[in-house]
Amino acid sequence: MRRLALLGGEPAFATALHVGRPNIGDRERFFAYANQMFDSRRLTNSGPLVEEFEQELCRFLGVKHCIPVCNATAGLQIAIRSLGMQGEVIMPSFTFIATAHALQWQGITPVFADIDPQTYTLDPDAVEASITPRTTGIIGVHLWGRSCDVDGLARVASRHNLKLLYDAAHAFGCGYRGRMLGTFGDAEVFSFHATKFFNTFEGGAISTEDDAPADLIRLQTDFGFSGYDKVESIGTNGKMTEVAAAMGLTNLASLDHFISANLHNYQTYQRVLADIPGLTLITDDSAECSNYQYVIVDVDAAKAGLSRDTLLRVLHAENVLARRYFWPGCHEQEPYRTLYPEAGQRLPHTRHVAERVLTLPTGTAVGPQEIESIGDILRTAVASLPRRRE
Ligand code: T4K
Repeated sequence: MRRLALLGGEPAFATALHVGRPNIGDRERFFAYANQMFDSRRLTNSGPLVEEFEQELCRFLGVKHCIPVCNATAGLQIAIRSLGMQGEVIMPSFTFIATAHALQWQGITPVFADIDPQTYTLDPDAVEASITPRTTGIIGVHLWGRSCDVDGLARVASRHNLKLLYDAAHAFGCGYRGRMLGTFGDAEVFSFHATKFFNTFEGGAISTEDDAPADLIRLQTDFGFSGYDKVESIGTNGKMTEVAAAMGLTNLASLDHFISANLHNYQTYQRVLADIPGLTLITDDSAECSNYQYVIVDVDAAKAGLSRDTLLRVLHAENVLARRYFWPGCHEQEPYRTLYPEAGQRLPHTRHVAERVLTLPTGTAVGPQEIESIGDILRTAVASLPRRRE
């Protein structure tokens, strides 16, 4: 049996294995796009590569509009404003902090509603129970690429005349009942950050089927300009650059390869973790298309005899930089912790789940041998470390 690095053994990996290591498509293809960009001397402001990227995104998703932006956080801010959200907006606390910041940044109160512990996404009943006269919208998060209950949320939104936006930062290439995510609600926002399986260095896109918000989104992404010297609305600078679009076009050509590498890793983890007591790989619905970009393990401390955080320390000592996406929940982070100290009382499932889940490395930088070693480390830890006292 291996001697764990936490107990003085040699770390399993000499160089760190990260969650979020970028996938990089064909370099020659990227350099050809970059040369095209340099030759044209068009570096940003709706250049030809961004236009081509936008068309490719629309084609891939089967959506009418998919407007590239500089990152998903700016994309969320622009979408929130373009949809006219104000007052209070209901969202999960169990998400990356950017979802909450995008609201609070514009003076809108994020109201945290609980998740369904089976799906890890916003529970439509909890949303309905959180509605007040100040509520103007809902932001569902397709967490780890798993779709929200889009039918349930759509019913609540339509019953109460609320705007419905999806944070689809993790969900590029994922589906719901045969339809691509990106085609639901009033709008959806993707992230193409370097740590996402599909990246444009930094970047994102806002998709919508409706022309009216799309027009406003385009205006607000470019300072409100509708033409030379003509400003029609408040706006910001949310534009994607040409070099980011070059990376997007390059990586789109490798998308199938990225997804199949993720799927292969996911299946390897499924096999390797199957016999470890207390550890359960959170499975994707095999009937839906998925990007498999997040490998999430649920740690049942009573059965494993170790807490999630002990396993995290074990892995870090071995140079496996697993993450706790998304502990402890937005409501436990500033400024929300101070502004809304009572929020946690309505979030029992969020608290329960946030203390149990662990995100493991995957992507094209990780292969079966590394996953076998990670399994070996976890199996050894569960079998040999002293059982925790409850
Ligand atoms: N909504 C949701 C639900 C989100 O998850 C996110 C972002 C957003 C909205 C906002 O999207 P953007 O505005 O970013 O487009 C990372 C990402 O920065 C963030 O984009 C992402 N979610 C979040 C889940 O993960 P951190 O603070 O965990 O990043 P960091 O710097 O610790 O990097 C993670 C790991 O990736 C590191 O171990 C190193 C590795 N890495 C990272 C980068 C940037 C690399 O190997 N190479 C790299 O270039 O937030």
